[in-house]
Amino acid sequence: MRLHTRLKEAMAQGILQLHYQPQVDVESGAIVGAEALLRWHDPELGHVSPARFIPVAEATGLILPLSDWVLETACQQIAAWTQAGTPLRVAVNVSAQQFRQRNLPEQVRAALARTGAQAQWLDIEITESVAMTQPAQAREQLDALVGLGCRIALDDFGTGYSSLAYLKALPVSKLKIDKSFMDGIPQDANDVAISRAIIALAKSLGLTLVAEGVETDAQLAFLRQYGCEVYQGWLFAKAMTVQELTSRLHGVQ
Ligand code: G
Ligand code: G
Ligand code: MN
Ligand code: NA
Repeated sequence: MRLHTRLKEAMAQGILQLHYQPQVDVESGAIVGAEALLRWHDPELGHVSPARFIPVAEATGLILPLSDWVLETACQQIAAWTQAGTPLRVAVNVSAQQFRQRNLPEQVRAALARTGAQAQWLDIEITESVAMTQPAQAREQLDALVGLGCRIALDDFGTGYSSLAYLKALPVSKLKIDKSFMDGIPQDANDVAISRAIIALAKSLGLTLVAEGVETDAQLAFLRQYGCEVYQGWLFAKAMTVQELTSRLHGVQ
């Protein structure tokens, strides 16, 4: 397959990049973390979205070397920001197939050990549906990751079928309320009701809530009003290079 062949080459040529989208404290506006997001600007194909090439990587086995690279690069960056005196929490996405690999905790452990990154700065993001499909296996994997010192965030929250019982049983620290709900804030009464319910749920379970896809001041005002703690979205910034984010951390605009 053409995209597969080109992806393999692009990986070998070091063309793939990891960019970082800031996660921001709703009250203070301070950057409290960043989500690592793959970027591929190909000389032939132009910009290829990870939404397109991650499934190809999964279908062809490239996901293993690719996710190794993502973990290693993110951990290197955690170590670098720590050494520079501006430690930052970094969230890494783990795909469905990657999560089903039994050796994921070992992969994470090795990346932390090789780079000297401290696990407390690493968040692992898995989607709600991945966590809920096979809760027994998920539990084992998540326990092992938490045992290393990482935190777990449930991505795209509200779009899957979460059993609230499992939600309580799984060692999860964060919920990321899906962008589709933010899109309806403040005009859609259903999205308002659902978002308020998720914020209340997170609070009562003692989980940190991150709102995704925040694009407007009205959405931010809503989050402030109902007590959502952290947001991520184009209102603040898109995913950016390490250099750009580092400048922001040092207060240089
Ligand atoms: O940032 P963007 O809209 O291009 O991301 C599209 C999708 O690709 C999102 O679902 C995001 O979670 C996923 N994605 C981005 N980077 C990674 C990565 O490093 N690993 C995995 N598994 N998914 C990623
Ligand atoms: O699936 P996941 O939640 O990991 O992916 C997050 C995706 O959302 C990324 O592709 C990221 O680039 C995108 N994203 C983040 N903030 C915004 C935003 O404010 N608006 C839009 N349209 N997309 C966003
Ligand atoms: Mn994510
Ligand atoms: Na998401």
